[in-house]
Amino acid sequence: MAAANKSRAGGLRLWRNARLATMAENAAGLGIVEKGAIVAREGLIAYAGPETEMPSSLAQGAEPIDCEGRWITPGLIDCHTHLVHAGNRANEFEMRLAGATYEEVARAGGGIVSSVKALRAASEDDLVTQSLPRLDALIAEGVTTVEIKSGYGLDLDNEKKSLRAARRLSEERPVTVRTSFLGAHALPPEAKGDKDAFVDLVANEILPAVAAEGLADAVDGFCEGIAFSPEQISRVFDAAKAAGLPVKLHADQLSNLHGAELAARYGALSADHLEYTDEAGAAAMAKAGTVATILPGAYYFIRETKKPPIGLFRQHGVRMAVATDNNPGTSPLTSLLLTMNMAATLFGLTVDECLAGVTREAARALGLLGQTGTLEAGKSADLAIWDIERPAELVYRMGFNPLHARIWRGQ
Ligand code: DI6
Ligand code: FE
Repeated sequence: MAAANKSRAGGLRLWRNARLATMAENAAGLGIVEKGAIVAREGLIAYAGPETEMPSSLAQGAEPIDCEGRWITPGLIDCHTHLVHAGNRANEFEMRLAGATYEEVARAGGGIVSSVKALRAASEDDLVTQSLPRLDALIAEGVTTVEIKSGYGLDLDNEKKSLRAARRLSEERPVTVRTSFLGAHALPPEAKGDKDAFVDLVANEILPAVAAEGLADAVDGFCEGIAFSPEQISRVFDAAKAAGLPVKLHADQLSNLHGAELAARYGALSADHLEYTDEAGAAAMAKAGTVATILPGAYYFIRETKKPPIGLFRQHGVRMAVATDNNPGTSPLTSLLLTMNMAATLFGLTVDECLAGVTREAARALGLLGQTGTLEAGKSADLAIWDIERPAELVYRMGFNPLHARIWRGQ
């Protein structure tokens, strides 16, 4: 893979006459540079800042690209998706619109288990083919890094198949893919209701095998009444630590099982959803440096009414990422721009918080802040160039894509 990336990496490039939102940590707000330039060398940012201060030697020999005053942001990062899945659940959506309850849908063969069946029936090639249009939709809006979870395979072969399909997507398209092993997502039919035995299988057999093959960059879990208890998730996290993998968690989405605190205790990269998180959870996350990943698509789609405690996150200094949660059951959403609009409209995030949430904080949530997420020298030249007058337009519009160009690793 390193070789493939290298061969794709750009040589020397210069974008000038641009307005930059660098999103740099030590800058105020969006880190705006009005008359900015970016130099990329071998896929990395060599300079990002005022054009007048650019060392001329840096860009010597580069053919300048005139951005005509367009805005450049870091390439967008979708840090929470279940993008690799088979089929869809539009039928359940129709049933629910007709008044069916969750139980009725489940009895009719719906719910996560129907996605498990569909994924198990699909070949790895099929999964790649079915997932590419979703990935392309994200890419079309300037996404340069995407996280993809397993969790619809729920046995060794099918979990490996999903993760391999996710990795393959990064060979099919110019995009960085980070994979998360989500074995503790739901109980497969063959487990016959025995959650503890299934968690043992995930922690002691599937996870170590997936880790040994290098198929996962992190380990995720679903801590919820309808999924797994904090104690069961702890066993999965202990196995993750033993395998040397960082953890993250679907926490407090439908009820408060203190998933945020559990995630913080394990030094999780992120805790995600968090609608029911309380102040102790927010405080624990702040202390651990665990990012709060806000997923307004799922909140909207399941018509949740309890909002995540954004005020507490701000008050305690918890960093917030924003992601699509693309999945067939609760968030069939493939637009990070619309997701930002939802985060602002539904949860009151500011424009600056939304933009940080899909760039710098999303990178932090993936453990990738050293490599991408801001426009700073030394990082990957992952850029989105926009036909807009002000950054707020990226959050304000619904269903309109002002992307002018997208650069991944300098290309
Ligand atoms: N939380 C969710 O909302 C989804 N998974 C998760 O852990 C549901 C996934 C599905 O219904 O297919
Ligand atoms: Fe999710």
